[in-house]
Amino acid sequence: MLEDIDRVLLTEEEIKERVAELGAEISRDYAGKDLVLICILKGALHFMADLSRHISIPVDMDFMAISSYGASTKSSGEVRILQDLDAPIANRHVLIVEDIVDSGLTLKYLVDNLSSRRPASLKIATLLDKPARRVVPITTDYNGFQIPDEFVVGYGLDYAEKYRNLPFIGILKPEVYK
Ligand code: PRP
Ligand code: 7HP
Repeated sequence: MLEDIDRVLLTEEEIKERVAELGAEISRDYAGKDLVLICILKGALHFMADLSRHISIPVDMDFMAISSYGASTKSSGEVRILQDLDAPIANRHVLIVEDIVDSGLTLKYLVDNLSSRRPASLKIATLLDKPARRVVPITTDYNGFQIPDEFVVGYGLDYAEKYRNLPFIGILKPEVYK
């Protein structure tokens, strides 16, 4: 697995530090509010697990599975809900927890879909932002790192379902997917 990585972009330590900062910020901003964290599976699994443990206020957690990439490094543009939320979100403060914003198509779809369920508020926390690839405008509220236009894997992010279990974020060698 390591032989497929060109270089480490974000170390385990750098991720840990930034996720702790985001958790503290979210805890301050939502103090006294009824907050639901929505983890977008599968990529956000590690970010959700670590971020939620740095949030010091009570939260509910729910999960949605979405797919648009398949075994490709480009979004198909067609976003599909593979698994919906367990519970309604009407009148609740909702924070979407994502691993990466790339084209923005997934989040655009999610924001439209979740807004129609009438939450009290809807915000976005993403670990990574790749602004060079944006196709639709998306404003994130909590952003871990801006990254260059490279295909990255690890810490939940995959290529063809592999590499999610790497503890760091690395740039995948182009020959793996070309
Ligand atoms: C990835 C990632 C984001 C989305 C971002 O999901 O987890 O949800 O792509 O890309 P976009 O901004 O171009 O829409 P993917 O469809 O690969 O599913 P996964 O999380 O299960 O890997
Ligand atoms: C989706 C995605 N998944 C893994 N690595 C990337 O760089 C990605 N961009 N969008």
